Amino acid sequence: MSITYSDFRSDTVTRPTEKMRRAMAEAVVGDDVLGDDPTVQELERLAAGIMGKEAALFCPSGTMANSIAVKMWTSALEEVIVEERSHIYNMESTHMTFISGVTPRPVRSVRGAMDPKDVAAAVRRPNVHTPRTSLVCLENTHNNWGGAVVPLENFRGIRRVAEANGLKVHLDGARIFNASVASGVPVRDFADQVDSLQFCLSKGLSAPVGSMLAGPRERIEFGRRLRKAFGGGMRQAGVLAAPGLIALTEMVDRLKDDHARARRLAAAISGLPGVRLDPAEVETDIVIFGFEHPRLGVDDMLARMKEKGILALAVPGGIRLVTHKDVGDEDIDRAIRAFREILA
Ligand code: TLP
Repeated sequence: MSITYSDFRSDTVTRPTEKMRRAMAEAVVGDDVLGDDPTVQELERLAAGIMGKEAALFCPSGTMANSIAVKMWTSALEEVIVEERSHIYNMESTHMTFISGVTPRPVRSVRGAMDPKDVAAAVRRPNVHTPRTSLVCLENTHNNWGGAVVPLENFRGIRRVAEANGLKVHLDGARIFNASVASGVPVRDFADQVDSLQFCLSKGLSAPVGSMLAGPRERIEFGRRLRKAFGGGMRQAGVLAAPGLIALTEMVDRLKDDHARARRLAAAISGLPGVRLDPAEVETDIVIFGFEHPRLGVDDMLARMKEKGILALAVPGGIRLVTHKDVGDEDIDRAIRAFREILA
């Protein structure tokens, strides 16, 4: 008998809804590289409007949207200030150096929020030996800090430092809607503090593919050329934009259910042997815990969980579970039971 898994590896595993699949089948399409796919254009207008930016660009992935953003704001021999655990620095196959020829300058943080003073101190003084600092990258929510929400006030502080030093600010807002739903701060308020941002349709919002890069029209049009150069120009992309429209208009409010389930899971497992987790730190859909057990290593624990139908991922120092549309209350119950049985 084949086992059905409760898949907590990521919110990227979400399947499109029935309504999204119908919208894909019925989408009006054209050749988007030639500029005539009306569904892509509608999605780009909607995304720009939601974020209060002049324009937006539909990209195949969050990684490509971040790569385009770095390339469009920097030149070779420059440097980019990044948070030390950020996705753009640690998990995007070094595109900053590989594609843009710039160096990342990691800065420590408290749960994803870099102290503006530390950002100011990381800005290089012009000098023939050193790169010129030109960009700061933020991330919200912060994946490797367990889905932490970086407060708006922190954005404001970093914005002031950026303006004082002539730097641009890009936000990796892969999960910005999670940050907004959890904090009650409109996405646009975060977007107002940055020059550009990317956000993913394909994570908790459940579209099959795609991320939006939003910013000033002139830069986004340059980004469109970069996307082509990266091989990301897509032809009848309206079939992918159609579920993106549903993601943005119908799938945001339900993120609060993912957050509630993540909190319930965290509260239930936090006291178990080996699990190092403060449930008060679980703010959104990501539960990351340190795992130090006398008998089981992280890989043993993941294998035992898999035997019980629970899929999770190893992350530096521990294990990550992510809640999303396709794991319901019964999957949370099943995960809690599995943890209790394995760690009893
Ligand atoms: N994150 C994925 C993996 O890469 C780890 C995940 O499962 O969480 N920014 C952030 C903050 C992300 O979490 C991710 C994906 C990306 C960018 C990249 O998006 P994609 O996967 O669309 O290239």
